[in-house]
Amino acid sequence: MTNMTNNKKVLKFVEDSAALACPDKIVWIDGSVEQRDALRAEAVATGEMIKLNEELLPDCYLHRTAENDVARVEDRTFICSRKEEDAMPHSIVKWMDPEKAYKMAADIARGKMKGRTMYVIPYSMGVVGSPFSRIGIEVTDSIYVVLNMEIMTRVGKMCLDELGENGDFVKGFHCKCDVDPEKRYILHFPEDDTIISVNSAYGGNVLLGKKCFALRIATYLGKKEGWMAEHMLILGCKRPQDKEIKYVAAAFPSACGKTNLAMLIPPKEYLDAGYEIQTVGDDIAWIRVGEDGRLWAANPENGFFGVAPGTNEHSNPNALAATKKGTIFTNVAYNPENNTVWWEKLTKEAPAHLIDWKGNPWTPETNADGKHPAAHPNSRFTAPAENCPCISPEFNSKQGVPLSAIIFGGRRATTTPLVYQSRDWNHGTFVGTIMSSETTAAATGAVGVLRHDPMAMKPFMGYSVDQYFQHWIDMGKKVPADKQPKIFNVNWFRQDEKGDFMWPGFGDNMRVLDWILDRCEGKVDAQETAIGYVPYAKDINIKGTDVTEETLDKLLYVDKARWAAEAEEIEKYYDDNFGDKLPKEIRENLETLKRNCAE
Ligand code: OXD
Ligand code: MN
Repeated sequence: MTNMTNNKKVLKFVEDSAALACPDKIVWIDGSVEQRDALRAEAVATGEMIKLNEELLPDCYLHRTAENDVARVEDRTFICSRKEEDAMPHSIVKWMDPEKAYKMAADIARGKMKGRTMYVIPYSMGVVGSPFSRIGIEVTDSIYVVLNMEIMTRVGKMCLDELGENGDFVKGFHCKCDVDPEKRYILHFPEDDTIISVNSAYGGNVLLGKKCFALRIATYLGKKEGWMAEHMLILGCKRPQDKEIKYVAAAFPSACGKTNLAMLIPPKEYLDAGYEIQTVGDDIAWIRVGEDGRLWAANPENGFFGVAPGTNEHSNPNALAATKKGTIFTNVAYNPENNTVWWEKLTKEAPAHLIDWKGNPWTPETNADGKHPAAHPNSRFTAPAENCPCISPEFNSKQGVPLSAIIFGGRRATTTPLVYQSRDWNHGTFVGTIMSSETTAAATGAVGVLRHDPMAMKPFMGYSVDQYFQHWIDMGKKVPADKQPKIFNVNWFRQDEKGDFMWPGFGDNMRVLDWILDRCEGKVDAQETAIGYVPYAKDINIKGTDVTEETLDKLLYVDKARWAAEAEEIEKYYDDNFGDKLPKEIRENLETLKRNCAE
């Protein structure tokens, strides 16, 4: 069938997939530029993609998905472990018996590639040959998936060579079928290293290397093998006072600014002093214990699948620069005047005439009610990481980068201060478990509702939440206390009585990162509060911002009464979801919080 590999397991997987879906043709993706360009041309010829202005956006394309297929479908995402208790409790993603799931998926996909081509994509999550990396094979009937995977992962024959004749890999079967939302399923079989995705063509559901493999399957592998797969950005921070670059990983729920923090440009006075942020990753971190006993992190991806609306010269010039060539835009608006794209907040004024993400004519009046944006709120860019002006020199490093700090964060209008530090690893783990955030457009469902999202992993765990918490505790035990990253929580989204954000965010978050790194270096004191260590106001530099001392005090204020109520709510959440499966270290930290708030 191919001369690209002799690996019998790969050949069998491809044969079985073809026998089920009955494609007219099978094409192996070899990673060559010639093949990629031919597929791009084919996608343009069939109307699947629009080629954009070659001068302004060289090698860039626009794609529109079906209107009912614009976000991850958490309620149709399943973990199909043999035992239900290995997937549950998992209050977002559901469990399905694997036998039932395989049969259901086979019935849905049978014969559905008739008249289509099945592409076989060999890909690596991580740099080929790194101890972090894992190989996957995705079969798909979508050129869009092939072209996105070629940006987001390392694709081609070298992945098959890495597997050799016997190597194991993660199997991914994707079939668009009829893009029928009623038959849309994203199924994970962690015990079989298998993913099946049917009836969708939206990124997060179909680029199987990303959420499905690098998070859901990888969390399971990590638990089994003693490493971690996390929904975290990784950044390097160069500061004039440090001998070496310090690395930080940070977890925020989807569409809460991970890409912006990963690519932060420090305020002018920091730049002048020699500060610099270098991006290692914006969404996923694989973390292992290194030879020196510290935790090391690597980004398994090779591109950015970022949220377009809100990205502009001010909010994230680096991300914007990354989208200027070789990028695929999905569900943004089209500007026919110059054959480019547009999305909300790209420029202050919207162009007078656009084609919206659904393909309909649009003018600023179309959105007079605020409900008809030109670009879908979850429209995306798929941009090669190498385009990013601040990409880290360690981006392709095989050993990853050593972590000084781990940061959790969410969107919280009240209660959670701008930043606080946990007392130790187990308390830091507790801080991760109590994360909650207002929902965004990255998943289907209501926006702006407060929901628990432990470690920003709620939709991405490949096994039960209680075991995942336990794995965090266990990982802490593998690293001596003086080598553990310090764990922090941040909240850029606190609001005043009028509902205005109190912290400017974006580049000014450097001021908070600076405090975090000073704490890691033992260079600054902090006040111990009911929830952990909070900065003294004098240690957060607000010179050059509009933030007043009074506002800063409010941003750092820990309101014990509110936290007592929060602790009660957390207890209910734990009891409702985990009962006595909750690891005792987590329960102990809840008791400490309750006691501290009562004092
Ligand atoms: C993403 C998400 O696409 O979290 O990264 O939804
Ligand atoms: Mn994400």
